[in-house]
Amino acid sequence: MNAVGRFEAVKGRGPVGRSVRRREDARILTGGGRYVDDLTPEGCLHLEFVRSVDARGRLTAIDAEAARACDGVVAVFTAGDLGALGTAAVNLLVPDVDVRPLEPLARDMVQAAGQAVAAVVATSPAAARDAAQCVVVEVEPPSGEEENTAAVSSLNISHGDVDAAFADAACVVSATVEHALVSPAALEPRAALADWRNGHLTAWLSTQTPYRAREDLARILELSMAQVRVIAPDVGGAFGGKASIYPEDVVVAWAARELAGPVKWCSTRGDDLLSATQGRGARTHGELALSCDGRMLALRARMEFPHGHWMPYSAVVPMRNAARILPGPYRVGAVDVSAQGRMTNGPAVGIYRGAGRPEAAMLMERLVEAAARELALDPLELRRRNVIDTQAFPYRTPTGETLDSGDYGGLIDKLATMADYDGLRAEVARRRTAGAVVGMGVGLYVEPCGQGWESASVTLRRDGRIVASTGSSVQGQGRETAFAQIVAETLSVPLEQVAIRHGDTDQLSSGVGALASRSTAIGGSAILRACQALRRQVAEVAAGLIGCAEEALRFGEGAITSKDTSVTLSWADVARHALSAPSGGIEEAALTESVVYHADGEAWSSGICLAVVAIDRETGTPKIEKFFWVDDAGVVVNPLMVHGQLVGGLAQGLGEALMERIVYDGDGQLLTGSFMDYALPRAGDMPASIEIDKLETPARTNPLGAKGVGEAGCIGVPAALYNAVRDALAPLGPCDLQMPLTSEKIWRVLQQGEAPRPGDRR
Ligand code: SMO
Repeated sequence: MNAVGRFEAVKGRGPVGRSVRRREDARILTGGGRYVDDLTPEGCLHLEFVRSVDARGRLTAIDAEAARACDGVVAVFTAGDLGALGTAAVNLLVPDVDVRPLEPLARDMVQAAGQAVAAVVATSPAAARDAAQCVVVEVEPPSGEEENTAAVSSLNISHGDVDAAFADAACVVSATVEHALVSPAALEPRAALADWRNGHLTAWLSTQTPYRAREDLARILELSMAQVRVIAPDVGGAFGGKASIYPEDVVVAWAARELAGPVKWCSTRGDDLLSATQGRGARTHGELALSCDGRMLALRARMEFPHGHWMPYSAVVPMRNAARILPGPYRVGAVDVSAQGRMTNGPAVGIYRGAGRPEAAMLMERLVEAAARELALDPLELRRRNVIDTQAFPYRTPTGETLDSGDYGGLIDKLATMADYDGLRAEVARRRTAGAVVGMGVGLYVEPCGQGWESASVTLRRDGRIVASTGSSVQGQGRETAFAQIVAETLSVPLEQVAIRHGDTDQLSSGVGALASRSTAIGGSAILRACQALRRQVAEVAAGLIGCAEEALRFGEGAITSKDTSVTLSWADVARHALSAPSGGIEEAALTESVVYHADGEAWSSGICLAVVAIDRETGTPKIEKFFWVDDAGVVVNPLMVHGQLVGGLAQGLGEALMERIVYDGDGQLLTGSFMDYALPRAGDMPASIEIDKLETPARTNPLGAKGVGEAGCIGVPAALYNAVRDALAPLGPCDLQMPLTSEKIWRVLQQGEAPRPGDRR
């Protein structure tokens, strides 16, 4: 242990902390990836869903006769065929939830356009698709205007005397934020393949959470856990959209059991936009009370979250995160936060990269910039006066969270230096005077990286190779490389000696998965612990073999040496010796260690973004001229991959801020059903210049000292971009501007506000 608590300074002379190139890339980038759609066992049948055209109403009839008569059709299933099933789990993280779990196929009511109402199984994907077109579904429209908007979840947190603080305040500012619904839009749409053999179900799912999927499938299909195996082969991105079991997964697994053979379903982009989980969609309102010298006194926040028509596992996570993360990195004495979730006639809303963190940051950062305008204080200076002191960690927040460590003042200082903040401000002011519509905005954020536990095992094989298995999983984010770095560092072996296994529930007895920025901090710490235990076992065997004290051993360069006798053992020597011992390992596994690691608490990353945005006066088009960013993800295992996570997150955060929005018409029909209508960012939308630097404040809650980084871009970037655009338009006075900040919306503000022209004095 050292001064920073439980952080054990594993970062030594080995690969941890080095920009090792991703070992999975050669395979994935040259077509060697194996995704669910690449797997077609012999005799595999193909399943296609019949989806409701209507957004709501009573399901009165399903006529499948014509479909059953189509070439190649094996079966058509409706809810009546499925019979009684168990329910999927919903994580009850807030006290008040009226659970609305998934229905594999619609029973009596249709609640959203795109809801699956029947499943067609055929001998080819084309036959299944053609036959699905022949199923006639009758839906009786709802009698009145009634919509399913029941309030089904809520959370209230309050601390201190908020009313008194507001009464005493010299300055009160408010902000209302509307987050558009957005699509996780992973490169690979959802996919499921299931097989039933000898009373056992094997499901290959494009999922972030294979162990959770195993539990859900067992519960829903009323099987024992031992009867279910879930495999996540290569997963082409997820972003929260593959963190829960889907109705479609259940139907595929049920059909495999019913038909006693392999059944596969692969979604399309259009079907994912229509029926995969969506993200964001919250409406938040905040009020911040400050003293005349800009000290934050109290915060009020009211937040509303849409749930869609069913609840995935993490349905209440965005609400809970947004509420508990407020007031973010700032010292605020009194808070009153309340959040409510409602059912809506659309697809389920789930977690999406950031999951409530972006909502908290956006509200807080908009309030901070509004306060800076009101108090005529520099926005960076206002933040500096209010951030939690570095000496105050671990810091208990008014919402009851414990921030483990951080250096928020350090982030601000580093950003100010790297961006030449004062020079930049002066330049922006000069350009404004000359008639340019240009502004700068900041987003300061925190990123809690998940709680709880993860599993790992590590094995020394007969040939001296080290194989580590993780309960955390892989969705394309380079875990095979990062985890191998941790193993190689801990055991002092070359990277090439290490293999990483993941994504198969037969490898470990339990696990969690890849979500909530937790893979390195929690999954990596599990691997570290397993390796430390294995190293102790290896030392014992090696010391016995050499006949020296364990303290006399030196690990390094793929060998174990005794300082006293200068005898050198290879790892294979140790493995063979362990296997020959009476208590030795089984088969090829000479020595093995399994752990379930429980984190001591959350690790809170942090960071700050600064954007300079110029707006084309004629078209309203925003152009990100410069982007500066300092992120603090604690101890970094692989700087190259962290950089990649930040830049990728920037693209995704930029999409939400400037262009992405799911749109329905008044009848609940999806208008953004393809990438022609749903605007994902493209390479040309990225800022011309991105400068990224970092702080490394070790986490105090895990032995790696690592914090999360996967969601940072979605948290800090939209706030900085919004504030920059708002700053550019500030000379026009107040305006109600909501994301996405499309050129049309900005153009309308420019028209109404009569933007200052060269020579205007404002
Ligand atoms: S939104 Mo994430 O994959 O927890």
